[in-house]
Amino acid sequence: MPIPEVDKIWMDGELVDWKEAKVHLLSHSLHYGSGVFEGIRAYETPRGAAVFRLTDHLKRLFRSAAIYRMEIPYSLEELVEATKVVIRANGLKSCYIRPIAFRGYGEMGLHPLGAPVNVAIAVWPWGAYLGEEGIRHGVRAKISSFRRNDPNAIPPAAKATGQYLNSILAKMEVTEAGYDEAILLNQHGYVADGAGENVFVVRNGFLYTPPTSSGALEGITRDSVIRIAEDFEIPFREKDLVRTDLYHADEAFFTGTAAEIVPIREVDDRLIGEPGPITRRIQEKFFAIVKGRDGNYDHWLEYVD
Ligand code: PPE
Repeated sequence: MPIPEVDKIWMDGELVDWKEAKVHLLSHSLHYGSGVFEGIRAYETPRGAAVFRLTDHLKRLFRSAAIYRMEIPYSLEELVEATKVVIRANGLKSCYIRPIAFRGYGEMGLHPLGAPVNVAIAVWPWGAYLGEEGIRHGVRAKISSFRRNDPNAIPPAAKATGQYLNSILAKMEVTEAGYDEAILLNQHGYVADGAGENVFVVRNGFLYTPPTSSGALEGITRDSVIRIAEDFEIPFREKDLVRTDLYHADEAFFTGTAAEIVPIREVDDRLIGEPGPITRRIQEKFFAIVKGRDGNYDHWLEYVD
């Protein structure tokens, strides 16, 4: 997807011009994938731009960094503030936010602890990741032949740049075959997650999603959906799912910051159908919350001004 250019990017404590936001060719992370990142969204609300669960996302950034023993040279509070600064500097009402901490220029080789850690936060307007049609009528998913990274190889609990090679292989495979999104199974054959989303299914009125031990990312949208389901008193359970649990689902959907909540219409050419009532209800609630139209969840919104 092309990136719509804006004015400024926050880099190591300063606002720099979009075109000047560069790194050295010998940056450690370019060679070894040794970076960690987040994907966050800000939405337009009646009280101005609000970032959805900003602090929770940045806490996950610090957890990802800890897995790779990367010391981020800023505090959580400083990065919360920097995110608001860069949104204000670009005058955006709604946007996608991409914080990244990466091992920069200074050392090569596989022992990375001597390389400096750089931090940047970029923002840009980003529309529906899997398309507006997808949000309304659902997408066609396919299970990739590539398995999710094993927790004892490249931990999927981190959001590290290098591990996304795994999602890229899966995504390319299924989109080139004509599908919209990939679902990855783990090394044991259980559903982990989508290329860039968590997966939920509904069967006989129950809502299920794989546990994080399956290799599913601890998604912030996933957590939001679980809490919305609780408030709606929709019975919910984390459960290991096999591929036929997807085929037999009454409803299924993806959740993610970029994707938001996207119904799954088909899996491996088995029809699930148009978005069902539970998917619709959760989807409507989610969009009302992020757009500041539901006072009960105001604590999830962190206002830019
Ligand atoms: N699983 C994976 C593998 C994943 O990458 C994401 C987010 C999720 C689940 C959902 O997590 P959350 O956003 O906290 O609900 N994927 C991010 C990157 C997408 C990209 O193309 O880049 C995102 O949605 O921002």
